[in-house]
Amino acid sequence: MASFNIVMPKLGESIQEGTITKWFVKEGDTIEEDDMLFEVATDKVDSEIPSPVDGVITKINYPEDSLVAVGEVLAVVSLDGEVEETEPEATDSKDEKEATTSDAPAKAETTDASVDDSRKLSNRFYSPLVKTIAKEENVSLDELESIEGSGVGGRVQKKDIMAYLESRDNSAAQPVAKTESKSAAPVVEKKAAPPVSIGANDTVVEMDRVRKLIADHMVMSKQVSPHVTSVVEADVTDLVIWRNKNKDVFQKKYGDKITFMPIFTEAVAAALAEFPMLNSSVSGDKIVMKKDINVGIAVAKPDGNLIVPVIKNAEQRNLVGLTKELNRLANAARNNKLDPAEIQGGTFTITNFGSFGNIIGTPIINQPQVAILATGIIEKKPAVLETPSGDVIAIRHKMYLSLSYDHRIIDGALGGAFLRRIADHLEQFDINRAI
Ligand code: CO6
Repeated sequence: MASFNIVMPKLGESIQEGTITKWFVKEGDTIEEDDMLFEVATDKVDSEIPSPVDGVITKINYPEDSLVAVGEVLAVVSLDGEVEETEPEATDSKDEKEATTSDAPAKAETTDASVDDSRKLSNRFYSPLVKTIAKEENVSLDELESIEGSGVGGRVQKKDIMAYLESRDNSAAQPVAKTESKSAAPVVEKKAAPPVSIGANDTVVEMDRVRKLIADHMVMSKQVSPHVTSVVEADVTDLVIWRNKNKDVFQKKYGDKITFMPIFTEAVAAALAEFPMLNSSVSGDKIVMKKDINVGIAVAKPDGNLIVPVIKNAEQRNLVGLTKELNRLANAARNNKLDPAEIQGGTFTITNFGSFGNIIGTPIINQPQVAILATGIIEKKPAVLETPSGDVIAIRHKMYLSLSYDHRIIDGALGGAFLRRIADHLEQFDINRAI
């Protein structure tokens, strides 16, 4: 029987394992190339994986919710339709082709069973390296759970557990006068939430994995950086008139719909180039000024979760390029088709709650960035205009822009000036701009 092994794909440079969250096929199913096989979740992104071949599924080696190392054989497809008993480990047949062989690392090492068991109780994933360190250093599950992770979604990285060990050793050595190691990252203590009483008529809903990651990330962000929010109002009448006049022609010419988001993004990218401190990150007591201007866009997914794909080098793209990239990323996000690389490397984020009618908000910073812009709904309003022949009241299109920023490094004067500059760019949009 000619067979093909479906292996756990490598979904990103640093990703070593993924959880199969859903199988779309079962043993015995006939499949065609590009049919969706399964959904895989990592701590960075969820993806649906299509079949690279036609055939019949003869074996599924892992049930849903299994955490599997990259390169492991997840399923076997018979290419000639013959169904045979297949040994799960028999992966070296000459006829077998694997989608990822060269970059597939060895199976994740066996680790402390108690740490592995924690996956069922905890919303966090621990890399094999972190688990090995935890095992060697006798870090209990409870301790591991208490460590604040600095990775994406609050994931505990090697440096986090090392910092924890250092501070644990320090406090053990000096129980009274606790000193902080200079190199240790601050370990932020998680506050215990108050107990919740559950009544007979209440419904308890389990958070899904992504929701838990978002929740952790939000708590971490609020703990790591003191947020403040400034708000400005912008008169965006010219850009609204321009878009209304040009949106059909734009769509015909470029095959993409233009909304206000690409225009907001263009204004943000230009302002970031003028205010580089807003395009930075804080690392200990250092400020890392980012060279690239990579603007993340918060996208609401149909399942109610939020994901932030990134428009890379936004300041180098024109309005057509920004529109195409935004639409591509937003569609991929809504359909779970984002690559991990597409949600990494953001240096600033925009969240547009204007699409659901909100006017002002205080968004939470997407760590390790230092600021996030929220764009409110554009609405017609009566406004006083100064003209050479005196003041008049006119109907104008207006919106609020809210900027949350990290007060550790950005004071009100800087944050406010940056925010005003974004508003200026939007207000000065050229109503005669060619498309
Ligand atoms: N004003 C007026 N009209 C708007 C606005 C604003 N701000 N934003 C969108 N729209 C219009 C837009 O132009 C479309 O109209 P037509 O072109 O005339 O059809 C329509 O609303 C739908 O736009 P759509 O949302 O489909 O596309 P857009 O490019 O504007 O946005 C997106 C893309 C991916 C940002 C958006 O689809 C999305 O997912 N938004 C939700 C983001 C979100 O949930 N953020 C979290 C908010 S919670 O931050 C938060 C502070 C706390 C509370």
